Amino acid sequence: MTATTNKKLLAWVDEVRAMCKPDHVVWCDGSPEEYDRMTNTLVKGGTFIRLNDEIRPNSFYCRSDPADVARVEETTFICSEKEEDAGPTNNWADPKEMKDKLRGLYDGCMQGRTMYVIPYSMGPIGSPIAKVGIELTDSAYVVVNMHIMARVGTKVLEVLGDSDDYVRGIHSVGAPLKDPKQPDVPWPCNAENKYITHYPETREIWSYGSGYGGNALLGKKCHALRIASVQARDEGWLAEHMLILKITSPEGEVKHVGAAFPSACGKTNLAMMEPTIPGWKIETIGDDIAWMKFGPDGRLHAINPETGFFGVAPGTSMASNPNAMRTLYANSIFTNCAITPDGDVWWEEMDGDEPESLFDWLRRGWRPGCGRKASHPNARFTTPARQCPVIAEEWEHPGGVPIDAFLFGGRRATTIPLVTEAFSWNHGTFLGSVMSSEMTAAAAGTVGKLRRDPMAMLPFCGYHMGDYLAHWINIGKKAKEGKLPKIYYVNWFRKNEDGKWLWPGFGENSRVLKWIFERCNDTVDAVETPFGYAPQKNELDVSGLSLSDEDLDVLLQVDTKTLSEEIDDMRQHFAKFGEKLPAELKAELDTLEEKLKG
Ligand code: O2Y
Ligand code: MN
Repeated sequence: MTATTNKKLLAWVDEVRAMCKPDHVVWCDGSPEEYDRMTNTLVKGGTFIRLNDEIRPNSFYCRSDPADVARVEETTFICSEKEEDAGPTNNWADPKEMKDKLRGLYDGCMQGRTMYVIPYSMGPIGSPIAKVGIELTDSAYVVVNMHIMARVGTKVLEVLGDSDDYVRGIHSVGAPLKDPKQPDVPWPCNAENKYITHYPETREIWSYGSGYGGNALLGKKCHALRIASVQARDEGWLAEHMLILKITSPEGEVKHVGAAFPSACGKTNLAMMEPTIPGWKIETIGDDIAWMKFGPDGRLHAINPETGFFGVAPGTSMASNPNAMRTLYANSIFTNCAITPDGDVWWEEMDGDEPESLFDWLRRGWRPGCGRKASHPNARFTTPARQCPVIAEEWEHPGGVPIDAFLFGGRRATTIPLVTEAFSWNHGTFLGSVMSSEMTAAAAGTVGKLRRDPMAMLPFCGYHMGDYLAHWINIGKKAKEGKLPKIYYVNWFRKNEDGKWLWPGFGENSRVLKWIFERCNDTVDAVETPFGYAPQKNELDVSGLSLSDEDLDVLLQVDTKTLSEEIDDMRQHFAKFGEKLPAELKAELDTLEEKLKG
């Protein structure tokens, strides 16, 4: 028996069943029994290996197909009715043509498989900020990951009732088992035909060919960012690629911060950091996505729409992120790491000595010094947020948490100081819009090259980036006086002339958060620079750090010469948005140029 009488939902599920032709349809109830049943099935089928229960209880190891290891931006499409609404930074396809093409691929694509119906809520069930989605998928791996990453099951159908207000997602790995005798493979996918497509007007997602992460767990990037960013624009709220953290001062005063960084800038580390300054406490609300609406108090209130962390494993250690390590002690899924002979997982830079031998993510024997990485660089852990030892008590508060400050930042060896405060909301939006990071990719000629990624939303905005920036400006106009978060630009990655990091980073970043906290209370002074207000040297708490006076000077300084040399690059970046670039941002760039001349 299905747990809903929602006629339109039942009709849609039936329509997709007729197209994809699965052998069975299963409505997911979201129960622990369902999770156990499905992980057992995945073990029996060879997709999962149960890890040693004494070392890593109730946890599973999984290897994907080597051709299916990450999000695929080249075949991710925004299929808006009008091409101009997708903008110059998204791939666009005509929605009718794309659906026709996909209908051809979906025809019979679930033969020999089960189609799971996953009702999920992004955000606490029933929260005024939360939204419902239904994902239809032929991947059991997706079901168990969605159990960790979102609130799933019957209770979601109950709050949905007969409403039509939900995101419809179809996902298939694109690997039918046409002959009943055909054996399945551990990681079915269709490497040559991957399509991750979004239909913003009808709030639909059609994904085909990949079983991995953001391509397949449709609640995350596809729904909570690409579709939600469009809903947020239409309804006057914000769906952002931001972590959310809570800071408590030694006096017990609380503030909340949302922070956006491009990948490889330590976002999950910051979300769970252990502060080094005595008496200060940092707790986690979320590590990747924030949905924010104006509350009755006129302030922006944020929820983390997710319930788990899908974090990058390599590089995660007791040194870089002890609280992530403590979170994934059990009840977790590990994809594309290495496996040790005693049945635990391993990845590069994990604590302790390298194991003497293990099996790598490609099932090959591996020994230290063999010259190969044991885990894939995008190997992931899926782990429940509730297990994080520093998860804030209000992390599931339906009304969200009031945001005091936004942080933007990137990886910059030169030019950009450790922290600056924006002069105004529009100036902060400008800083976010020109946010830049040096590329770490090994592709020839790209290392050290700047990539501008407004608010870290470039791969995740479901509409024209120029309209997105205008939405930020409009949020500023809509807000009541004095109610908006202050905006900061941070850079933990400044180097000296010898190429050494000037700032220790990690838990020491709490010193910057302390300054921000105090700026929000107006209890510390700042000095004006062309890029924003910077800390007065004596007001950034660097006590106990071995940081020379000269290094601190460099860290807090805007390099006006090199910044002036970037103005052209910023203009070219803005030129992409054409007419849609808000006049306010062009004015901010002109002002910056003038200030740098002066
Ligand atoms: O490769 C993937 O599919 C995962 S991408 C991802 C996962 C968790 C958090 N952020 C991201 C991202 O690409 O920003
Ligand atoms: Mn992310």
